[in-house]
Amino acid sequence: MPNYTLHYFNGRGRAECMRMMFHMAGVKYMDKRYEFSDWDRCRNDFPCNYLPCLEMDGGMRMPETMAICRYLAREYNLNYNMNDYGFGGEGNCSNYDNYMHWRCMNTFNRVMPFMERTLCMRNGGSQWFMGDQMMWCDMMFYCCMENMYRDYPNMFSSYPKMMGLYNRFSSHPKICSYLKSRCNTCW
Ligand SMILES: N[C@@H](CCC(=O)N[C@@H](CS)C(=O)NCC(=O)O)C(=O)O
Repeated sequence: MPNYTLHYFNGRGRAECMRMMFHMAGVKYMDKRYEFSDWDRCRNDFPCNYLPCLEMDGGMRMPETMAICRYLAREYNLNYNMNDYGFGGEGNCSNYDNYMHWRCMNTFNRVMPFMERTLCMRNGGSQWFMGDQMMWCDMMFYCCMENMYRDYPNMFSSYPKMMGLYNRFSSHPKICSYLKSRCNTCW
């Protein structure tokens, strides 16, 4: 099994979903965090000059949030079967990534009805996006919503199934232990 170092800033941001995947899989990794004050000095060490970046033994470095997430999800069986579910699952994850970019209520209200309907397509929306197993799209959903939910606790009031998913995720035993033990940062 390779050793991994995950390079990111000292925040949850784009890396938190990856950290959750490592935790769910029970895989130890180096969580290397940079302060913004160090960044000018380090930027040129990374492909594309941004973070996150996943490094493997031997120094190979992979950039791009979604590429890293897909890779880890495949490695740790947190991916849906592409033949059966790829369409819906990838759509969910990409929408979350758009959400990370725009982060505004317009986007939220445009995307959420679709998310609520998609969740309801399996098991009446009472479990996970892809059915009875938690996958990385559920993790991505939670990570993208965390800050917003802290600032706007009523934001899910029109989306009861999404509210249920958010709570179900945070009370999952492994996630619950991760949330309690993780490094607390404001973003
Ligand atoms: N397309 C990249 C964008 C990565 C990105 O914008 N990273 C930000 C932090 S969230 C960054 O490294 N900013 C520092 C810089 O651009 O100098 C991805 O999805 O990973």
